[in-house]
Amino acid sequence: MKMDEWNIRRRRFLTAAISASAASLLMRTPLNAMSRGNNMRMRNFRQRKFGMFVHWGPYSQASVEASWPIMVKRDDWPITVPEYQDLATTFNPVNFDPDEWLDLARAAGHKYMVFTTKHHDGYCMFDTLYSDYKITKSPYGKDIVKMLSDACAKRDFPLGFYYSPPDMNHPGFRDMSKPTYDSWHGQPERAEWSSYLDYMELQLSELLTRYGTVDTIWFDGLWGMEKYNGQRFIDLIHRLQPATTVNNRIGTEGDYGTPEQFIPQHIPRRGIDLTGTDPKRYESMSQEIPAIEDFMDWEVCMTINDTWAYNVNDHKYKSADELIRSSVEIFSRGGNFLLNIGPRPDGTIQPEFRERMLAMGKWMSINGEAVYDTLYGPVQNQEGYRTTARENHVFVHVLDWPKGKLNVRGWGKKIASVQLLSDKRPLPFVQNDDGIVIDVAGVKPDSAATVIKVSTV
Ligand code: H79
Repeated sequence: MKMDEWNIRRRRFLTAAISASAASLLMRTPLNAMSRGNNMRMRNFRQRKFGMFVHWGPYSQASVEASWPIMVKRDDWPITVPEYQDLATTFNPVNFDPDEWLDLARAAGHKYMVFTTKHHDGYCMFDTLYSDYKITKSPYGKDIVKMLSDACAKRDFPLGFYYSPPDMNHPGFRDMSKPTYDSWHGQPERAEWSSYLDYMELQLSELLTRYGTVDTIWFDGLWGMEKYNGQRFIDLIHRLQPATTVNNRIGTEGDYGTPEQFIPQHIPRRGIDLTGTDPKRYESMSQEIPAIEDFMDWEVCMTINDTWAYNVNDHKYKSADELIRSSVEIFSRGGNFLLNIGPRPDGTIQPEFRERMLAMGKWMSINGEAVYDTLYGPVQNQEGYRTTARENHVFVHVLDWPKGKLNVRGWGKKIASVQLLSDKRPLPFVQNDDGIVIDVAGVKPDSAATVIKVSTV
């Protein structure tokens, strides 16, 4: 799209849509819901715990990673840049059924979904006015974000939008006459840069005014994020939908941290810049358990195999037990778990993902009380078990099942009862100065994690 045409559309949209919908949304939302901390939007975030991340676009046709093959030069990418760009002309997911995705999400125990509306390649999975590189210009022709958001709305299933600030396809982001390899970080020094930020504003406005309630905006700013003037977009989002959460990948602290493909070893505190893919940055985190006011909410995103996009050649699947144990690690430190799938090019979800999700769902259906709406437990950094907590209950997730007796460190409260969560059977226990000794003889442990509910008086 040419700059002039784009500017005309921009003006048209700004004067009409935004002010109307912003006004109506503001009237429905009390202002105190906008402050951070123990507010409504973080309450929802903390309750849901387990979400489904979906990376989907034309790239799913080629079994290549989303966007990266056009960004960084690597000899082993199985696709050239023109071939990648051409995938937009053949994308036709005729078997896409959002209700099937949601049935699976529910069976897996997911309580929210985050969907890629635009990845770094710039391809829009929604019918944006401001680009032609979009789903409604594909052979499929239908607005996938609309279909998904309608289906979610019908079930009251929270839907959030992944939206990439890096955009290889916008002339304001980078000089498009040159290869992407040198400019994929963007070129904020060019005069055109401000037109890119305007483009972001327009598209975020579309996403926040046309698709119902947006649970979160999941930015993925990569490196050098100050160039996006993140606060401008935080303000925009809060103006349009005050209850929407925003992650920390637009150069601002945001509502929650975003470790990617790794699990921090300790509970994060506010002020820590918890993001990216490098666990080494967080090796010296404090082991102390923070007071709730100092706690920083966080969410791990993780793939089931090694790629975000659908890839028929990637067989490095984590087992269901491994995924469950990872989720226990995360929940025990107060985090959420956003587990990714890459749907196939026809819109269906491959059996290897389905099986693992269903196994996780089975575990969640037995142990959900120890997961949803919990926070980090009072006993941390112990061998063999993890804890989560809610009210006067502490849930002990046992990873290494002991012979006969389980020793759990105390936390200064008198214990009233101990039971096996799966069948509610009371377990004999003795409380002493060191903690609690629980008799688990005769209990058949779960292969991933067995949960014991400990209630205090
Ligand atoms: O959308 C998913 C990824 O595409 C994106 N975030 C998740 C949610 C992402 N952000 N950062 N990274 C991925 C890690 C980047 C790793 C890189 Fe590379 C190492 C980029 C360049 C070298 C991996 C290997 C990608 C290209 C080569």
